[in-house]
Amino acid sequence: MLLETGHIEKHIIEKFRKEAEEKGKATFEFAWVMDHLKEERERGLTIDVAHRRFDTQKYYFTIIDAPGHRDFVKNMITGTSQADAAVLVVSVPEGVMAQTKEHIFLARTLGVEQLIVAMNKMDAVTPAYDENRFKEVKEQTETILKSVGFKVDDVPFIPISAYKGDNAVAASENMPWYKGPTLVATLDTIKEPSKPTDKALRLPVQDVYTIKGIGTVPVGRIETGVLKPNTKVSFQPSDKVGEVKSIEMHHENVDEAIPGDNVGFNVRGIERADIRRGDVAGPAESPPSVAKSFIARIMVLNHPSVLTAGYTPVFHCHTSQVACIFEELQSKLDPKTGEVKEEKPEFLKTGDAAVVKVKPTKPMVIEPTKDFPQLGRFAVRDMGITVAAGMCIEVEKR
Ligand SMILES: Nc1nc2c(ncn2[C@@H]2O[C@H](COP(=O)(O)OP(=O)(O)O)[C@@H](O)[C@H]2O)c(=O)[nH]1
Ligand SMILES: [Mg+2]
Repeated sequence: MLLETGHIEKHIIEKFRKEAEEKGKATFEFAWVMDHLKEERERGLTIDVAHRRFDTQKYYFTIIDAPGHRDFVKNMITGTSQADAAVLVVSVPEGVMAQTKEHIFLARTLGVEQLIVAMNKMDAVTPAYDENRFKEVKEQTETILKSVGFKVDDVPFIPISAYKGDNAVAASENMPWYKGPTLVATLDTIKEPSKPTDKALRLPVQDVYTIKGIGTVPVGRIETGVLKPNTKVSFQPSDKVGEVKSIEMHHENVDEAIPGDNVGFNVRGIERADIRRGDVAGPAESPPSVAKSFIARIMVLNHPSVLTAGYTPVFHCHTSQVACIFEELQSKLDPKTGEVKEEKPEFLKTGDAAVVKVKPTKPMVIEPTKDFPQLGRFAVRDMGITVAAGMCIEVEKR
């Protein structure tokens, strides 16, 4: 898509193609456009999240490329927590994989409402570009989508070959049975999310850099509010205040940035080591809430036995990852209606919904979802699996 829309030049892909081949990684020339890390290129997989500007006829998009591999789900969560819409890439020859289900679930939990499914590698099914195989994998995917509450009629499925270019930008001659829009045309059918500019600034930090001649530059996506130069921002839970000097979006200076914008901004008065991924920036006069404890509604997705008070898995919320204790199981709910089924249950198991009191083992920013939806949703992980997911109802501040 990037190549055919002129966002990347042909000679760059050609250069990557040669280098990849020399390194025994033939066919990874396109992946390298987003995979910059040495380890990513050597191993032939995406590890961390990467951003890139992408302009269509209608929109200015920021592509957030997130890893699919199960070892890097925590980075996938970071990327997905920043997304307004998602393109789920399913490999049609392989069919639905274990991670596909986890990714769909996480996308839903983290508040991604619009989903497009790119049914990829149609060139590599047998027979090539086979409609029946497409239908088979589409049905499997739809079953999962329904199970987590997506309305499947609203989810476009596009048969593509990213490698050969079928239905990415130009309609494919290899799949005359497909009458729908191409992937790039489908991206323009996405509805622009509302921009909560009237709320206080909340900007979860994804990374922090020191840039020569500029200074400290935190990077992240604005969830609510407006970021402007010459304003004081407070980073929590690090509890550091600095003054915004300049803002950059995809290497261009901007006068202000609004929800959905992925920015880097120079702050005076803060060293790189003062703040980190997981901090949230907000106005100095109404800083993000640091929780001593919080009340949450959760859904247990996948726990090998039972979950009891005292259990301490890792909570992934916006860009932060903090071990938290289930301090109190307050009530068990009917997952369909939300009605209380049992007060103070002794344990929870897979499939249960509940209201719980949670205590972070170190300071963490979380906000009630009614105030800041993107800062209140979380995934709970333990031993490499997503155990539960939920949203924050109330915060007891530090
Ligand atoms: N045959 C075929 N191979 C593809 C296609 N798209 C990606 N690949 C290959 O799949 C491998 C993994 O691609 P990559 O972009 O790293 O996938 P990711 O894990 O989703 O980031 C590479 O060897 C690609 O060349 C496709 O449409 N057809
Ligand atoms: Mg990748």
